[in-house]
Amino acid sequence: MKLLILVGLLCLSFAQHNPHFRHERTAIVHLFEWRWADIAAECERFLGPKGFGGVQISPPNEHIVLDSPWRPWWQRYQPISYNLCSRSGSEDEFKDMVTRCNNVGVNIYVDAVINHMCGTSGGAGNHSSCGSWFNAGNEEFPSVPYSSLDFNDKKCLTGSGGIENYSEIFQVRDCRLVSLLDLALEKDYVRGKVAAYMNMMIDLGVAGFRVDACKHMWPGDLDNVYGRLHNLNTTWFPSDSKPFIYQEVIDLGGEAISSSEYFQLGRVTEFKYGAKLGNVFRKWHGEKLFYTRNWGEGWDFMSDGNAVVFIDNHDNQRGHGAGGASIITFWDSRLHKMAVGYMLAHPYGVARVMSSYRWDRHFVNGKDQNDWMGPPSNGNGSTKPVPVNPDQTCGDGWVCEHRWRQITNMVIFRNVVKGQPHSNWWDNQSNQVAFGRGNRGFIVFNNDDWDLDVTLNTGLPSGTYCDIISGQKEGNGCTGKQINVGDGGRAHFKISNRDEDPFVAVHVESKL
Ligand code: QV4
Ligand code: CA
Repeated sequence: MKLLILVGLLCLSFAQHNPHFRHERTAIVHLFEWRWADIAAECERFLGPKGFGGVQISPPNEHIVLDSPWRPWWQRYQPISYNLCSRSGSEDEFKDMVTRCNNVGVNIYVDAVINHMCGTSGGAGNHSSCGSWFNAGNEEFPSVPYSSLDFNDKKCLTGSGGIENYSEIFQVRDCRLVSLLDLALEKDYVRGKVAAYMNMMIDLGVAGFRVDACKHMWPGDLDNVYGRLHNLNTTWFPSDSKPFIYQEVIDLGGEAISSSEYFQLGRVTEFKYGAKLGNVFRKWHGEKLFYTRNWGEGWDFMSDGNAVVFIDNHDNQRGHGAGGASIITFWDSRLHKMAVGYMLAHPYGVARVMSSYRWDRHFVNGKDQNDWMGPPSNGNGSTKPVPVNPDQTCGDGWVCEHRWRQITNMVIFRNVVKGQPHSNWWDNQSNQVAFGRGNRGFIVFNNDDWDLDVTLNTGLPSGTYCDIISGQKEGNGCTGKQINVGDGGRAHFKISNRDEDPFVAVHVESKL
């Protein structure tokens, strides 16, 4: 009996760790600032066919609209109401996206901003994405409705009313994060409003949530909110499926609040992952790729079952949040492909790929003055659609890392090797390494300044395989390099350090 109760409790608390991917898929792409109409189209024309498991979307709630700076991306992290009406589109467009993505097996994960509303200096009026009236100074948000009774003001004991010291946990959770009006999540009323917002989207078919700014909310309050959530919509998901929850907690070590406080509630973003792998691929601080032999928990990361991993995110690709200069973004495309390839080949964590837009970077003393710039937009501030070029790349400033052949093919690799162990490790005691995933896939990296030329045990069945980095399998041939695996699973690899992409990957479905 005791055992049964224990098993029951474990199942309950770990239910929210499951992304509910369909068709054995394994990866999430963050389509940062995309319009719902474009996401719906992308699910059908690309993400479904290529085997992406889900999309993280930008916050869908009604948000403030700012003139100075002009329509920054971060205005969407300043909620005005829970109407599904944002820069990305209307409620009808949201519903259409969820339905169409679900119909091709691609999950939608919502970025839920529930710690706060807009900033104190948000003013009064209806400069919001759907024209809802609000008054930031009086803490009035009638479209929810929230009033000054629903905020944490009195609970916060700092002079400024804002977070002044991150080593004081009461401040971090009860005071204002960069002046954002802090919701009193201890109140039943506030919990109810937040849960209703999330439930409305669960009922429409979303599969889960990236919960924003969790460090700034008490785990007990979150537990209460999550406990109110409906099961997923059975049109697309098995009955009794709990929403997937992954919580944004930045914990690079050495802070008063640690990610482990949130593990029993859902998964947590592992920020060490991209920061450390960035150092490794950049070869900073004496790091070498062969040190990643025990990558994952061996590097003091959270346990595998709790982690969501990524190379960069919408904050740290532009100097917000945490991770620092080591973060590798699309601006360093060659390194980015390698680092994302490494992440997707490695079994640790639920992986998320970033998909960005370009902006005019302008550094002054190492700080980008344009880190606020919103997505490619028209003169009236509306977001531009994502056009697809004949070569499958995106136009109009949309980077679409997820469409880069090397990255798309590694998403497929991750699906093909799903459940297989990390195996057949090899290294040259420097920056050349290789590893397999059981007998399903194998990857080799050369991040040294000299050639790699070596015969390795791949664990793969014998045959001729197409490298999915320099090209891929098409019909009966390879468009890039070909790898011959002999009887004992041995294969010869040659990777010049001057190759366009100095890594090679093969899997059983790239076999001729
Ligand atoms: C500024 C000053 C304040 C001042 C205030 C006066 O910084 O000290 O009191 O003016 O009015 C924007 C501006 C910021 C401004 C604030 C309020 O950048 O300068 O305050 O608005 O007007 C995003 C951006 C923030 C942005 C915020 C709201 O990154 O710059 O603030 O949206 O628009 C910590 C947290 C972590 C967080 C990370 C960035 O622990 O949770 O910082 N990450 C998440 C999101 C992130 C988002 C938020 C949290 C807030 O990933 O994108 O912040 O929702 O590490
Ligand atoms: Ca708070």
